Amino acid sequence: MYRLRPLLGGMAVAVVVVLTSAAPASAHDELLSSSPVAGENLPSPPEEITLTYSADVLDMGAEVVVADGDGTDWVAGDPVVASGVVSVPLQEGMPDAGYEVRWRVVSSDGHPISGLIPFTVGDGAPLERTASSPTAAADDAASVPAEAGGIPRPVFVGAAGAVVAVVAFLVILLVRRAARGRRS
Ligand SMILES: [Cu+2]
Repeated sequence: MYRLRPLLGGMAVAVVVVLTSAAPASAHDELLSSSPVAGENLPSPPEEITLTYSADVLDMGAEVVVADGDGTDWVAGDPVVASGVVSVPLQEGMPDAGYEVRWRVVSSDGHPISGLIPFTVGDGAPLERTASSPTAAADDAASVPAEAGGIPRPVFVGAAGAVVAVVAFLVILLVRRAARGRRS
């Protein structure tokens, strides 16, 4: 029995290591706040969009589109990245309508992250998101948090589950063998 204990201890350590290694995958920067905020109704057109992140997102690779229902982009210049805040100027004359900020930046850990922020101006109706709309496919892809740099989460969870199952099976085998040894 004294040989079984270190073995089980080692297995427990292995399982803990596998499970806790999931943590770095979720450590990329997050969008903390934005102007406008999601769902906001602005009385007049905004002059710029600002996005505030939890850490210094990279200067490179920041992309922001402010699209109306026709897919027209109202952004008037390149995004400016400073101390975790990304801002873009907007064209003048945005009519009362529904709009959508589509942002994509590179997190300080090197992972691309992205998201959507819908808002309306004046008495414009919110953008409708239906499966048949021409931009729906691209929008859906953009709304899924990107994890391009790491192992896709379902694959990782599946692998961790498999490891746990194998370890559980081994433990049962060993306990049975130990019990048999004690009987004889
Ligand atoms: Cu990350």
